[in-house]
Amino acid sequence: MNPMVITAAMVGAETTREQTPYLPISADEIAEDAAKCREAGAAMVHLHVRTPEGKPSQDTELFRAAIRAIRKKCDVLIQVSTGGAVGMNVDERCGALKLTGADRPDMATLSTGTVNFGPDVFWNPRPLIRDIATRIKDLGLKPEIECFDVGMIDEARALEKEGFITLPAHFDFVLGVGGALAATAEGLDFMRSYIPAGSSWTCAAMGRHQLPFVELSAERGGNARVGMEDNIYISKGVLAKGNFELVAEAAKRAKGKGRELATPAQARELLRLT
Ligand code: KMH
Ligand code: ZN
Repeated sequence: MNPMVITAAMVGAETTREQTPYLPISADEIAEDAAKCREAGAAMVHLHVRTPEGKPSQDTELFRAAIRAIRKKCDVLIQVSTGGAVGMNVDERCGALKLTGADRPDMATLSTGTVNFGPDVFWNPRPLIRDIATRIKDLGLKPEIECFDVGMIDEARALEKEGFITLPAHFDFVLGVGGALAATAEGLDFMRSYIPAGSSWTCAAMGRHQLPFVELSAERGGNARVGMEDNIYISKGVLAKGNFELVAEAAKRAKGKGRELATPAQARELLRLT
């Protein structure tokens, strides 16, 4: 099996400081935790940013500051969010895709369908998906295709036919969001059987499913995403003291299943970012 790519989803748009005091918010806090995540075995971070007050933001300059701070401290790959928070318009969501030159991210997410998101709706109408896919392509990046449900894999096939993305691609199965596909082994097995031939995949399972799904993904030859965007607990009722604790636990579980961990350079190859 290939080495496993661990992605740390460090900040997100929904987790709050009221829920956990360990959520990194400033560029320096994000960078410090990212460097510890890298040491613990992460090859990539999935990045959202916040205003100084902790409000979710996709502001270009906040992304620039976070990316520079991270790169000053370590070589972890940086995948920026184009999902942002529910209710943001497409220009807001694509703030990080304005970063060029040395500040350019390594990868960007592309959600390929509208989905219920707890009590809210994460809107991804088909024209908006194509708009974001075009911006990602124009920046010379590859998308991580975020699939919250099965039809989003079919939409990736449609995007390829229309020339917006290339296949094979890298997929992220986001399992366990309220109103979308649940975090079950059956769901994971269908998703991985259904992606286009030669594609790679990561699984991001929500809440208490996060760490057990690292093991399911490890056994199946896939990759794993952990972090406080999706789960704040290291064990039942015990808050993770940083994303690095979740990465360290994921690394331990992956190694327990016989998997080695990918370096950023290996992840670049495995996810076809080069
Ligand atoms: N915060 C969610 C509404 C992404 O980062 O691309 C969307 C999200 C997906 O987190
Ligand atoms: Zn995200």
